[in-house]
Amino acid sequence: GFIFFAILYSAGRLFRGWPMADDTERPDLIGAIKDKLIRSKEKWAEEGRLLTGRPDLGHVNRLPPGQRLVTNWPVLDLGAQPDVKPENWRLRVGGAVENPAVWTLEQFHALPQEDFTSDIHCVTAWSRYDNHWRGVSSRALLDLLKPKAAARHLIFQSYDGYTTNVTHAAFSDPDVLLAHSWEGAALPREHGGPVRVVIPDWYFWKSPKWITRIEFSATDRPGFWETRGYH
Ligand SMILES: Nc1nc2c(c(=O)[nH]1)N[C@H]1C(S)=C(S)[C@@H](COP(=O)(O)O)O[C@H]1N2
Ligand SMILES: [Mo]
Repeated sequence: GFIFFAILYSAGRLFRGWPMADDTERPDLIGAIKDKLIRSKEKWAEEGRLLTGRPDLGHVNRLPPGQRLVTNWPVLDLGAQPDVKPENWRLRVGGAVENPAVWTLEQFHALPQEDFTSDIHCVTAWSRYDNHWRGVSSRALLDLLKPKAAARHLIFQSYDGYTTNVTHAAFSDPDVLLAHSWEGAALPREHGGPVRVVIPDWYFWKSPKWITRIEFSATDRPGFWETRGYH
């Protein structure tokens, strides 16, 4: 009897997926992984297509070469969008920092809040101007976390399994934030709510949606698109 129920219980746990190392539930993933899109983008990177360099920071050419301006906001991701309930959201920051942190959404909202306006550039050739964000600046986060001198790189991890890396220098830019609002309303799920990273001076694959972990590291570690040819 006991063995039977033990097996049933284990099977149930496996079926729902193991809980994450912490005690928060892994959210449901809505949708199917876009294998075809992933393969196409990997091929474009190999051919160097659409990778035209960093957006022009001086805004002499605000629309980078090869980009087309859009007024809607396209949704780009791997296809499976996590449904992270606000009460289950956690941000864990660790690695080479003096003050590792775990924040609930409520605690995150209690950190100093700022408004930002910036452009989005996706490597699939669309740009969107003047997005109004609200959230916590990277500067404010760095003041709290106190990265150690060796912490040259950040590795982001999201609830959909997506990862991406940036240098500490890029994360320290004054227009970088962790955003919970867009155009005066809560960031919608499909765009990364409850909280996403926004790093506007880089193509948007460096701006992870559904952020849940940030690791400061002495060594660089390529993320999802970086291992597939994007740099
Ligand atoms: N977690 C997660 N973040 C992600 C992605 C993803 O697949 N998963 N895709 C990236 C890419 S390639 C782009 S262009 C932007 C798109 O953000 P949007 O859907 O809000 O326009 O999210 C980035 N952040
Ligand atoms: Mo993208």
